[in-house]
Amino acid sequence: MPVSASTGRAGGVLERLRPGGYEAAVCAGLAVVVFAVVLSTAMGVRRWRVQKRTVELLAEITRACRRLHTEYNGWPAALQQNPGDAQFGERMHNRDLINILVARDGPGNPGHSANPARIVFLPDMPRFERGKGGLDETYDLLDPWGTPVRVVLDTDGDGFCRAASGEIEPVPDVETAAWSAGPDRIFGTADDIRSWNTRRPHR
Ligand SMILES: [Ca+2]
Repeated sequence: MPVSASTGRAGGVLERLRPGGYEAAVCAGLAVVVFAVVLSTAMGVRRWRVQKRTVELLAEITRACRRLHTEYNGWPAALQQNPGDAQFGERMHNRDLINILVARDGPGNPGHSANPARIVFLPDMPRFERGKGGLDETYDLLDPWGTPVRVVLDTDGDGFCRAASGEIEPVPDVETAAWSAGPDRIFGTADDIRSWNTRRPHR
């Protein structure tokens, strides 16, 4: 009796499921699972590293601002031209602050007027690299996803860093608050990364 085409295909499947073929299929399945786990772990580690780098970046800029404040026994007059607190990264480019912190003659620090002693408060800030952050060609400080970091200085000295935009709750007891839009590159969403402890109760 002739073997039909379908019987032939079934025979092929049975052939593949014979002991040797079955073991090979299990091995292939395990390899796929192991690969998926390794890939998932690697992506998780990378995501953790980028977020850790962002936290370090924000800490570097808040530390530099604190040193600027201490060195000049207050904020340079150039930062106190407007009522309220000085905010960078939204209406004003953060390069206006960065130029002061890196002692660069440029916007925010023309002729070194805001940092006349030309002290470098933010040394070793690298050029921007995706995944690491840094300064772009205009000296804007970008987070690892390429979005300008936002910074508020308590230039009115009321004990709170207040964003004129109202996009953050006033931050107490620090001279500087800095934050990143996080991986989604949108400010005000859950993945934002902040230099301050958001669990701390506000006064
Ligand atoms: Ca304030």
